[in-house]
Amino acid sequence: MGFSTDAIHVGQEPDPATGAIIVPIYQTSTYVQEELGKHKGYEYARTSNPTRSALERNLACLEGGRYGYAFTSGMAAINALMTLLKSGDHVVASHNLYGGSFRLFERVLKDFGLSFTYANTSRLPDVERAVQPGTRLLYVETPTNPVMEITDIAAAAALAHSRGLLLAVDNTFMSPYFQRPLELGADLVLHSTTKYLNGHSDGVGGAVILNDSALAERLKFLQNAAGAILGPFDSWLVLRGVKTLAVRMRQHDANGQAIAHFLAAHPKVRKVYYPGLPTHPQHDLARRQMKGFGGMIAFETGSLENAKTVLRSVRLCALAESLGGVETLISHPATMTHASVPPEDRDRLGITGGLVRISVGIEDVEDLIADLDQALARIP
Ligand code: P1T
Repeated sequence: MGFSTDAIHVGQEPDPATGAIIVPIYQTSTYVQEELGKHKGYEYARTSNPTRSALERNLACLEGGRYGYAFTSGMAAINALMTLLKSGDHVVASHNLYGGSFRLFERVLKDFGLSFTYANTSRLPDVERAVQPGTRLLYVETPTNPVMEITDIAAAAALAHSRGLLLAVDNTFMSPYFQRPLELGADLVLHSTTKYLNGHSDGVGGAVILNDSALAERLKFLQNAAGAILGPFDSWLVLRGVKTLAVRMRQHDANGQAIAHFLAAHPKVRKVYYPGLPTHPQHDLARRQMKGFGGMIAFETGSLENAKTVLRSVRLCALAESLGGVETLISHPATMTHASVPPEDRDRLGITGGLVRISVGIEDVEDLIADLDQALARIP
């Protein structure tokens, strides 16, 4: 079936007990058994819950995967994925990642014997050079948060597989509506469902989707053993959000393109990072690999003072971390989402004091442009 049909129906058959068209919130911690060893497939709610199972089936289908697992946050999903590795294993990761992913790798997982090399994964020779005999995983964010670098997923998968590595892709910025990494050869797809999948800024969650049954069995084991599961109400919120993912993404994309063009033509804006602009260095790859460009934009105002002026002056755009909701959020990566990245790395990546990030919502775009215009006009 088509994407929207799947989004609305997969995993969401009418409730067998009542006919309820919406999957109920099974707010329970356990399930009564008829006799020892005889039950309806559910024993304990950490192990499985029907509301979570519905979401997991739905997300697996939308990403074109066979198995999905939902976690209590995007970070919990990434952490669970990393526990597929063992002490001594090495990971090559994109040099620009969400700051929290970098922090998990550098300040938590290193203490458990994993090691990391960061490479510009949009340049495959750089990835090739970073691979070591102990490398097990290539970990890619594309587009990256916040400077929107694009990695060629099919080429990265070919390289990873030729060296015996798994490829994991954080698909949070695109959602499966615009990009389907498993179909391009990735082994694992990650989401912070907090963002576009939920879409309404009212829940934190994460997911991992994959095809390989042995890896899936291990991940399911880890999900239950470590226990960072998504609760039934939060699962239900994501299920509800996903029903409108396609229409929301189309509007995020339309608004994103309009605002990126507005910013690119604005005299107070030095540089715009958006893969939908023909000036983006990987615009052609983005057109091939993605079905849209989405609503994430970063732009350079020239100084911390200028960025502060814009962030202080906006009235409709809300100054806040996070992204992917229906309302427009504006943020300052250097001091907010990427504060845990060392300053010299931030400067090298373009995460300067003057960089501002927008998660373009689905409001009327004229209102958003008018708001940004009046805020930019205050830059001296
Ligand atoms: O916040 P959480 O649900 O734990 O997801 C972490 C995460 C993972 N991957 C990407 C690409 C992300 O952007 C995030 C979270 N990002 C923000 C909170 C932010 O404002 O960028």
